[in-house]
Amino acid sequence: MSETKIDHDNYTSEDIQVLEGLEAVRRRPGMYIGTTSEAGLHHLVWEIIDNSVDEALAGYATHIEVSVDNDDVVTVRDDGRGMPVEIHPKTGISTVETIFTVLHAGGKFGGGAYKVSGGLHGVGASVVNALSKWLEVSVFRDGKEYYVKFKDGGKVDQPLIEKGECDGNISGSLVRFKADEEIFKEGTAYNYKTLYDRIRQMAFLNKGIKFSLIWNKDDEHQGTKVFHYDGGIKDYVKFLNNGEICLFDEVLYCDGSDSATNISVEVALQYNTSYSERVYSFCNNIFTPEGGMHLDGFRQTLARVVNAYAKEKKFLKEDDPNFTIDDLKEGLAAIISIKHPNPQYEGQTKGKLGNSEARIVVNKIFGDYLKRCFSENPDYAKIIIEKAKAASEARVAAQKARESVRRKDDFTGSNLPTKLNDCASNDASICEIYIVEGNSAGGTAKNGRDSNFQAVLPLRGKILNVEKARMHKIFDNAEIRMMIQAFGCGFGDELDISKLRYHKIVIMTDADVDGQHISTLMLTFLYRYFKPLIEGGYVYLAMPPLYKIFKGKMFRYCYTDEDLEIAKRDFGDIKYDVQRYKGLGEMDANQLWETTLDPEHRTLKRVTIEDAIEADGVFSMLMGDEVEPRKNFIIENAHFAKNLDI
Ligand code: 1YM
Repeated sequence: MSETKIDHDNYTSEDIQVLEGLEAVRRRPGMYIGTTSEAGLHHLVWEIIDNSVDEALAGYATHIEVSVDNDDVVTVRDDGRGMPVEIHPKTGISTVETIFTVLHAGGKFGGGAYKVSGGLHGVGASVVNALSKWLEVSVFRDGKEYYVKFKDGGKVDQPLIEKGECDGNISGSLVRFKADEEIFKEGTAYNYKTLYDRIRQMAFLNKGIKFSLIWNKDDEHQGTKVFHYDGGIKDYVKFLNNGEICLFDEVLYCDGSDSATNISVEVALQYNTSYSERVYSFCNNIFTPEGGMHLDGFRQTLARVVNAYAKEKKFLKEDDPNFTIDDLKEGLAAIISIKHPNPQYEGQTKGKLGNSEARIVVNKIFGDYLKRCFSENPDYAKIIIEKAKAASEARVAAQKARESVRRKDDFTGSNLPTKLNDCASNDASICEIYIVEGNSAGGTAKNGRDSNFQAVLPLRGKILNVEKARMHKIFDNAEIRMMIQAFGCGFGDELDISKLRYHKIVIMTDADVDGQHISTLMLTFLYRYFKPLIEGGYVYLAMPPLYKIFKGKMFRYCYTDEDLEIAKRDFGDIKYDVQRYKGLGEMDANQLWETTLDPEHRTLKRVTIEDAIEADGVFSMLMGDEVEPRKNFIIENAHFAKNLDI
């Protein structure tokens, strides 16, 4: 890390304090942005976008533009008021410089309204400056253009100047920066999909704000994408239900705020014919993967209002048991988005909203709405009640099936399945289990592994034939039951993570369409019945190589098409051969160890809850009633098959 050299003749004591503040960020970036890997790098972009979103939520900006250039320079601009440029009374320097050099200045110096976006990160623009090789700001305000530039983690390179006049009708802010490679040692290349997904999500969550993503890099993503949803989270729910058959056309929606707590609430929901639940909650534009009080409030209210209506209208008899939230979540797609002035996040990954007043406010706003909605649209109530009835009957049947499964099998880990090639160690923290598609690949993995700590469980490739079934049918599958036995920790409500026998569960499939289907199914299954394993970071995908390039004794494994292109260039004039691995079965035990199993050389992709949610969506689409999206998916993914089948 570079040292700050301070020329004491030219720096005032305030300057020194400022530099020390930013230097602290550079010394321990993890404290501010969590990590300096890819996620941390993207954090810089979110931080700047958040300021633009706040300006839009305050009613001043309408358009936010994010561009990424070939040299990984990011530009964020908005058409708001422009950051204030006058001298700040506390710091004696301009407000815009203060924003970029004083830790947490953004929040402190903000006007009356609280800053909404970025509740969780919300570390401020100065952190971005501290972690940048250089950063420049242009402000358009009162018919003038202002400019300031920093370099090497926040040192002033060009103090604020008035650059000249600009059209008095335009105003706004523009921030351009290059992340510092000395901090982000894994590189400063941005991921298109990460930016695309998050910006689209921001656009859904903040209706009316127009976002543009301009990708100037020379690759297949080059071009501009515009995200602009006047329907906001209503459009988000339509998007979640894309490809599903909905039980009613309208997306139910309400919003409101509570003056005592300053909490505002938006809820949108719609039911479809599937059996899966897609309910996502957010606080201050941040996804709360572990839910929390706002989500609890939503669920409680849904159950309370539906049950009251069902009893009142005699859909349920007086002594019938109430519908549970499990009955009401089948086929439900919903977004709960609240804004809270002082959010408290809890849980293992700080992904759970802890403020109990959020539950009370959601109860009130969503409850009042839903009651009114049912009295105005009795059809909707009836449809939801019928769906819940079917789910409740299926749940009872599934419970019986599970009990019979449980009687036959033993899920406590004392009785291990015969097909499992277990490892010698009993220390779960170092043990790994490879779930391998196909008996032949399973055999190779068995011979290639280090049996001290690596177990192998082969699954027959056909587990995918759970066609059009409720997910619980999967418990009828012998292979799946073996897997549950091998894990040893139980499942569903009874899951006890302390009994888990392997702290790495690695899904290893071929890199083709079938393999992709199987890993989609596995992730969906784990997401629905073993969610804590994903949340705890125990689940991984193995990354076997796609190619081997070689000449005589010289060789290299390539894990992506880009790897192969680079390798071809490195081999240069040499006449090389390329072997394509169509499946795991084509590697011998030694090769599999070298490329995919050996902790020294392999790449494992840790599965995040977002990956699992995406898999769940793809699974529902593949198994769903609508043919069109499934056909499209197969066409879109056909290149997979083509690449590999030559
Ligand atoms: C590309 C990034 O930062 N836009 C932006 C930031 C601010 C304002 C407008 C703004 C806010 C206020 C008054 C206010 C910020 N101001 C501050 C601070 N875009 C980007 N656009 N006037 C302008 O909140 O009262 C922090 S951010 F500190 F000055 F209030």
